[in-house]
Formats: sequence, C-alpha cells, structure tokens
Amino acid sequence: MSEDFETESDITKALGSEGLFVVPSGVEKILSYNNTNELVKEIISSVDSGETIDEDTVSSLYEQIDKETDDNSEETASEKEEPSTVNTSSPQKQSAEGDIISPEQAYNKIINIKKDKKDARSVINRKDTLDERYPEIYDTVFNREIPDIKPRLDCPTEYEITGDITGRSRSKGDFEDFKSLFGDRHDKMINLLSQRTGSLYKVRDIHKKRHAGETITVAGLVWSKFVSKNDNYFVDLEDPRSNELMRIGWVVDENDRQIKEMFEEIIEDEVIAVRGTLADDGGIIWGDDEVRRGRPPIMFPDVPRKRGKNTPNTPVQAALISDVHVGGEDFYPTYWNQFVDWVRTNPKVKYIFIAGDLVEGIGVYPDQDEELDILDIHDQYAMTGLMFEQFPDDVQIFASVGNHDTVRLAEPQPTLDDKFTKYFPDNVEFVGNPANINVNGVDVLMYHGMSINSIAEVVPGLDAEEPIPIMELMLKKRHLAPIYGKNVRLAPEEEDYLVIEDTPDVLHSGHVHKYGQGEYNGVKIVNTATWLGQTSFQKSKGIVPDVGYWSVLDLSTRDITEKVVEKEEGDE
Ligand code: D5M
Ligand code: FE
Ligand code: ZN
Repeated sequence: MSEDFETESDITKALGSEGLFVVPSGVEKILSYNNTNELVKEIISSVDSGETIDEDTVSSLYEQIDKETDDNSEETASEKEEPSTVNTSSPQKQSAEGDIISPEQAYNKIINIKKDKKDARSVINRKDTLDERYPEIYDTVFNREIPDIKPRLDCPTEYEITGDITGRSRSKGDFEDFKSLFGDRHDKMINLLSQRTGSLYKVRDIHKKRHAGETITVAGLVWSKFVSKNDNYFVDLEDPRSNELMRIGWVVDENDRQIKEMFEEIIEDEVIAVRGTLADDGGIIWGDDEVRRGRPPIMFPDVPRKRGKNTPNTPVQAALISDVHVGGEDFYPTYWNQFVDWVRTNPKVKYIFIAGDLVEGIGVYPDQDEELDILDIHDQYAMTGLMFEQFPDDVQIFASVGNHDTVRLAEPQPTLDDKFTKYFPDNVEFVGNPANINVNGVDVLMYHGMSINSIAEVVPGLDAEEPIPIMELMLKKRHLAPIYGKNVRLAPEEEDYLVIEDTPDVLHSGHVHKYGQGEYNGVKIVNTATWLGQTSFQKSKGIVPDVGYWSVLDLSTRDITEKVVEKEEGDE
C-alpha cells in the first residue's frame, strides 16, 4: 500500500482499509496542515492509551488543533503553499514535541499500534475459546493434574542462531537465480573438497591449464551419470559458471566393487571430485588407472573428525523433537502430556529443539481435511502456542518449520510469519529450515528432512524408514539436499544455504516419522520421529510411524539418549 499522503483518496483509502477513522473533512486538513505532526501525535497518544478512535474523537482533535493553529498563525489558508512557516512558528510547541516525525512515519506508527492491539485481542479471543471449539484435545491437555515445574539447573542460557535464511531470502524466482544458486553450490563445494583433496581443477580450467596424458583431480557438478552397454561407468561434470562439461569414464571389470558402490552413491546435481588421466584428444578423463593404483574413484568433501571443544561443565540438557502435527486427528495428546511433564520435572532440561512440522496444516495432501481435528490453520497454531505455555518459561525453545507449516515449500524455508508466531510464548525462538544454532558452545544443525525420501529413492540400498545412513550421507556430501527434484524443491536463492559449510556437533532431523540416532566422524545424528499416529495417506504408502519419541542431548558430554512415552494397549 502506498502511503504518500498526496491526495485525499490516498489517506481515506489507507486509513479506511485498516479499519481506522475516515473523516473527509479531517483528511483535507491532514493534507493542508503543516503541523500534521501535532495532529498525528495526538492521535497516536490516544491510540497508545488504548482508546479506540471514533469520528467524534478525531473531529474534536481537529477542532482543537485548528484552534491552536489559528492562535499561532494568521495565514492558515496559505499554509499549504508554504509549509515551513508554522512548523517553526511556535518554539514552545516544538520543544514539547520532541522528535519530529513525518506524517508517513506517524501513519505507520498508528497502523502498527492498532494492528498490534487488534492482534493481541484476537490472540486472546482465539485462545480463550479453544476449549469450546476443540473440547476433546483441550480437556486432555489442559484440564488435568499437571506436575509442578522444578527450578532449572544453575547454568546460563547462552545461544546464538548462527545460520538461518529467515529475513535474508533474496529469491525472485527467476531462472537466472538458479544459475546463481548452482554456481554458488559449485564454488562452496569446491572450496570444501579442496580442503580434502588438495589442489583441484574446475572443469573450465582443464583445457586451459593441462595437457593430454596428465593425471589431474577435477571437481564439478554432476550433470548426469550412466552405465554404457559394455558396463563401463561415466559421469559428466559441469562447471555451472561456464556451462562447460567434462566426461569422466571408468573401464571396470566385474570384480571392481568399490567403483560400483561409489558410482551408485553419486547424485545428480551434487559436486564431486575425481582423479584420472586426460585422454589424448582431451575429450575425456579416464579414472580407472587411478583406481587400480588404489586411489578412491570418487571423492566427497566429507566432515573432518570432530575434536573436543569447550562444553559446559554442568550437565545441561536439550530435548529434541519434531513433527508435532497439532490439529491432525491422529495427534496423541496423552503422549504429548508425558513429554511436557518430563520437561517440567527435569531441572537439567534448558532447551527444546523442534525440527519442523509443528502443526498438521491444511490441504497438505489429498483429502487431508477428513482427518483433521482442527480445520483452521490459525487455531492449529493457537492450540500449539497454548500447549507450549506449559513448558517452563525459562526453557528456551527453538522451533523450525517443515512441509506442513505455513511457509514456502521450497528450501531453504524462512520461518513462520508473525501472523502465526504471535500465538506462542516469548521463550520460543522461531527459525527457518535449515537452521544452525549454538547452545552453550554446542552447534546443532536442524533440518526438517524433506530430502531424506528423495535420497532414498535414488541411492540403492537406502530406505527412508532408516534415516540415519541417509543423514550420514548428507554429512559426507556436506549438503542437506544434494538432489534437485523428487520431493525436494529448491528456492532459487543467490546462495546455496543447504551446503553444510561448518561441521555441526549434532545434526537433527524429522520428517520421516522414524526414530533413529547414530554418529558419523564424531557428529551426532538424530531423527526424532513424530507425535502423529498413522494417517490414511501414510497407510497407503506403507509408512508405519514411530510415535511419542524424543532425544535428550547432554550438552556437556554430547551424548544422546532415546526416550519414548509409555503406551497403553490398543494405542496406535
Ligand atoms: O511426512 C510423513 C511421512 O510421509 C514421511 O515418511 C515422509 C512421507 N511423505 C511426505 N510427503 C510425501 C510425498 N509427497 N510422497 C511420499 N512420501 C511422503 P510429513 O511431512 O509429516 O507428511
Ligand atoms: Fe511430519
Ligand atoms: Zn514433514
């Protein structure tokens, strides 16, 4: 909306559309006053004090100011032409004014104050009526005996969000931006790869700098891979900055398992390095001689082995969960209560990480509405917000987003809009997907996990039901979604935020609704399953979820422990 205040209709429209006053004669006056500041400040103060502005109030304000202006100036009629005269005509008034703000700033301020107040009212109204509208879940969660909160362990809450797309998205959705995205992926990954392989060539530099017969290491984006009729393996590597391609080939015999296995792990659009000999005509690099010399056929950037870092002396804990799916009829409030009670009664727990899919959402898959307890997306978040109020308010919560939340599906996903975060208590910090968060010196990388299914689809031997080996592969490839297409949509950002630039201490995902934990080169890996029972969509896909699981991360030792709720016969 333009707020230029240039014409009468600008103002009437702007104010009117926000449910504010519209007094035609007053609008004329705003335009003609050069001491609009005075007028709008009066209006602001009346809004600030909680009064609603009706036409009478505004009229009387106008009258009052009209009168003051008349007292101070004899040439009201000509003010419009010479706006500076009255502004400086009353030093007394000027000093009482404090900062001079423009009508536009004043207008924005009014709008914001009004909006905040309206929002606050609607949040309260919405939360206050959840009990009538959703009695079943409400009663189970809120009308029960809840254990007292035990005071938390004495250790300062220190955290920093070290990586998050939220507020930094520059995607315009152009095709050009995809070129920039893959160019950035290429450059970042080459940098990571060269730390492991030593000097390497980009595809565009090969012919400029090397001659036939030389053995070189080259890195590029996997354009395609294929097996020839004679069972030889080929990969075409691309340099997205120059659009040049280089073909790599391996002539292999039946028994060469290593090359076969590594070849299967290659995913299109990831960046890899290979070593081989540039053929006589320069058209291909042959890698098999190198393999016979005992070198690995393909090099991934990998994560270095983690060395010990500073960790807190006190055994502070973080609870890790994901996929709460509030609003879905298969959500288990009784299980959730067990988790809440565990947090309330465990003084060591000072952080909660949630790796996305806070709510079940609306219209996420066909006929989903038939399986919703809460059909309104605002109510889903309002209920979740109210549920989160049961956590101790000195427990710091980090909430990320997933494909069921109200954000763009394309990754990286910025976090929820204020429209939804307003339902949550102040101890919830909303982050995008993925997000890097450092708590008391420990780096946690949260990623919802949409690429897990896609990777399982293209790499033989991997299964989305067992997420840990897939998450290991992400670390090995230093990329959270080294695949384009399938379930993963990428936003054409200028930068690739899904490259794992810094090795985390913990990689935390969800999405596949299967619990798992493991470790890779010293990085703890965990997938924290879900709080939603099997939906008919999942049934049709043969997905049997793990419900009611969470992980406990001890920040002083970085050990991860699995927790699961007590279940009753007939559950799930
Ligand atoms: O994911 C819940 C489960 O459903 C998880 O195993 C992934 C799987 N899933 C999600 N979306 C799809 C599509 N489009 N195809 C196949 N499998 C899928 P959630 O994100 O909670 O719905
Ligand atoms: Fe989910
Ligand atoms: Zn999901």
